[in-house]
Amino acid sequence: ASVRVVPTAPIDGQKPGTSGLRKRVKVFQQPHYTENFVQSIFTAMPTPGPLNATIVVGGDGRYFMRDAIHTIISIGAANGISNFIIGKDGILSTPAASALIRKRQADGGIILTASHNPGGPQNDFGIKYNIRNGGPAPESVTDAIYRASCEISEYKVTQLDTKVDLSIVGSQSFDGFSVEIVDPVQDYVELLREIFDFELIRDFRLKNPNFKLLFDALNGVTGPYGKRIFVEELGFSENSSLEQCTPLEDFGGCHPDPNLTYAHTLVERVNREHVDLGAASDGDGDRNMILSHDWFVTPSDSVAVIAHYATECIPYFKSTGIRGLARSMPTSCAIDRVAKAKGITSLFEVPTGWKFFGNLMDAGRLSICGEESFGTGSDHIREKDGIWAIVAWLNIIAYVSQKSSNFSVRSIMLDFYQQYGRNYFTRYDYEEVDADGAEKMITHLRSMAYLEKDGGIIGAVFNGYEVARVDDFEYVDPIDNSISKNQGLRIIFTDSSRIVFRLSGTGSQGATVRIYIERYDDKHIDLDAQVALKPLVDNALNISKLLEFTGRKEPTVIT
Ligand code: VG1
Ligand code: CO
Repeated sequence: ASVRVVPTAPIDGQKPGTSGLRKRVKVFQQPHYTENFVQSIFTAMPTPGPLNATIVVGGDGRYFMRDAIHTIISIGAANGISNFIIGKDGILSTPAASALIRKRQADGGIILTASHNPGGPQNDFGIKYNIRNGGPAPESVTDAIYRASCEISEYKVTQLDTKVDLSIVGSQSFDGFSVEIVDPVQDYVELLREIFDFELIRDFRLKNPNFKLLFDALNGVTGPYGKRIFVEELGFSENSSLEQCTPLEDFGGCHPDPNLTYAHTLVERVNREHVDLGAASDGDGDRNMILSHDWFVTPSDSVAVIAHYATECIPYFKSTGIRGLARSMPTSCAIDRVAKAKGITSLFEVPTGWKFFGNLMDAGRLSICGEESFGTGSDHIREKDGIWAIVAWLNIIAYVSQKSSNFSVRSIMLDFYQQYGRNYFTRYDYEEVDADGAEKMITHLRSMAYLEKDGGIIGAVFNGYEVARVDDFEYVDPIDNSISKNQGLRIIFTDSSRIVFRLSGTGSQGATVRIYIERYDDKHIDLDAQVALKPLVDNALNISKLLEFTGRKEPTVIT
């Protein structure tokens, strides 16, 4: 095919955040914007580069995705990519894309999503580059992409006589490259079948016909995956177990984020219909929420419970064992207690964002990990995996039901707390605040890392909690020794309670302040988390002067 060179100039702000470049659709639609960024990805693609490479391409089906895919094919082929593997109609959940990159030993992948951010012409779009292990590109690569975007002077496009047809499964050959359209669900289902005990779950469902499962895809990409797995493989009823399972370009106008605020219709239905296991995932399918009519499982607890039961009942972990456990820094320490009890010494605390887990997995030192932000997963792929987490819970419930009549989500959690104690956890988000005020607040907090007598807060007592330490989290990757600084301000109290402050790296507008609060208790395990954490929440607001710096009285979301 003939290649045309298009002159261009750098466009400001193409710096990938926690999970790729996320902006308003309108921003991506500006002349040269998407082209510049896509060219920058190919320019920065790790050695040996794009020549004769195979890449996986797909996304969550949101508005503008198809345009972006055609741009990627055009610029990718002009840069030497010889083989594109693309989900039918462009659809691939983030975990399915990761699985596909690994299975097909592709050289990398481009995932088109803004995750849980709303979609549609007025909302968000995103482009994320994943490397050959199937995981998000590490900072060395995203920095190189950003540098390329700052220096770009031209991009190359391919002149095609016929447009690539995304709707037909099979191979299409073009002059100099080929496109393979694949069923987005098939390989992923095969993978999960190997990991979990589907037979046990099917058997459980037959023995407990009154057990109610309700899965809500929030009109995101996981609808077809949920239908295939929960209905066709595991036998749950399509009518009563699935909700919002058709992927829509604008997610039906909803905010496809599985939490108590944005998935409230699910929460209401779970309560009304006494659902035993309610679950949701986000727009691109990597997040999950687990609840029941009488319990909400915080993600920090969810990953700890999965780690607790993994080698007892999940075939994959029965065979691999647990090589290690990990969590992001703000995630509660519940999983640390599981590691300790099981004698697992390979335990890691990494910065926010899934990319930090990949190196540990590749080195064989990590099996199960999670983030408080509704992200749970394992080394079966290199992304967090919403459907995986939900099937893990089904597998655990089915297993517990063989030994006890108390197999509800609530009793599983109370049993867990009985054994380990409880790490109460909550997160307050203040979205779209003034970026300046937010920065000033962080600077103010940083200035408090001194002893009280020197004007800091170490040694000071707030609501009965004495400050032991204030620091800004820094991570040295144990595999490649890369250093990530300024990953979150921590105030740690003498009883190990913590308050963490960070600014989001995924927002597309203004700044988002996140406050994470945690307290351990092994005596009172069934308090309401907001009650148990009230004094610490007050401390957080007090010490940070959040109201003064941002003008915000109430958070946008509490989880
Ligand atoms: C947020 C979460 C983080 C998660 C990231 C991507 O990042 O806090 O834990 O890994 O989103 O998730 P931030 O920088 O906004 O706090 V997803 O489902 O958007 O790929
Ligand atoms: Co997501």
